[in-house]
Amino acid sequence: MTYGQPFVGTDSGPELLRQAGLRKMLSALGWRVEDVPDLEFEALQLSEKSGTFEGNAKNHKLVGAGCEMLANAVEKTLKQKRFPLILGGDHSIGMGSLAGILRAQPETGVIWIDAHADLNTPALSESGNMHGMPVGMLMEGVAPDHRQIPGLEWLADGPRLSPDSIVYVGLRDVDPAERRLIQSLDIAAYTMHEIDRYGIGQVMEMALDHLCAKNPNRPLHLSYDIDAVDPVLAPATGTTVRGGLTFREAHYVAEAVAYTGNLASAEIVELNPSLSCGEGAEATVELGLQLITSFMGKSII
Ligand SMILES: [Mn+2]
Repeated sequence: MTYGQPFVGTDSGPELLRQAGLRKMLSALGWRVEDVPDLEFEALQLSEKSGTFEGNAKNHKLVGAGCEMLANAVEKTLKQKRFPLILGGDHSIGMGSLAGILRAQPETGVIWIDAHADLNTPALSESGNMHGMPVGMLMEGVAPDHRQIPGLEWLADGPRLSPDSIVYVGLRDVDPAERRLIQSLDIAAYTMHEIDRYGIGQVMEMALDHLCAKNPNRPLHLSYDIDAVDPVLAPATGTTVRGGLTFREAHYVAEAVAYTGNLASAEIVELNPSLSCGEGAEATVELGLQLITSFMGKSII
């Protein structure tokens, strides 16, 4: 998926991760891997009769229809008691992942690793880029009436994410409307400021405690936007923001989540090799691959 943001190339992430040896690395960790081919969004027949939408959401028919395919695939995989590892693509796919996860396991807690809060909606967004909306579109009290948005009608009756069921880690570029929502809904947000203040170890302890204190067996979903990592280490992504996670902080996040034993699904998004020269692109893909192996259970010893 590349239609949730303005740059070409975000859809090549999955293929590059495969080429870099993802399957072999997962097998080495003991996973039995079924590699499902990329979902083909371009071939979707977009209904012209479903009307127009005046709000600010670019490519809403294509993003919406693509996310519906993904939601169905994720729901099915979870119901088969298997682990969906979702490779993006831009972060608009988070809408599909979350929708499918909440249908299969509504009690899921979500760990959102990102420089951005992705809490926009068509009514709040300045850019209209839907990769900034996956959380907002599913959040209780924030989500719009999806019946009004062609491509997203299927989301109208789906379950919603409760504000106390998500934690953010790594935020450093938050829109004013998002900031107001985080405050008014009392969403747990561990920004780079808290990471500096408490250290990543304590931040992850607080974040996981927030989700799991009342329900230690709760399934967890990890949504890892590579732009959470400092652009010096991950330059090949669409919306770089300076001052991000260091190499070890980025890995520690993944390791801490794996260590809970509760991780039930995960996605990694926004790798865009076309946005950096050869070396930067390679380094970003390699980092993505290493982070996947960390949250899929690779430990140092
Ligand atoms: Mn994001």
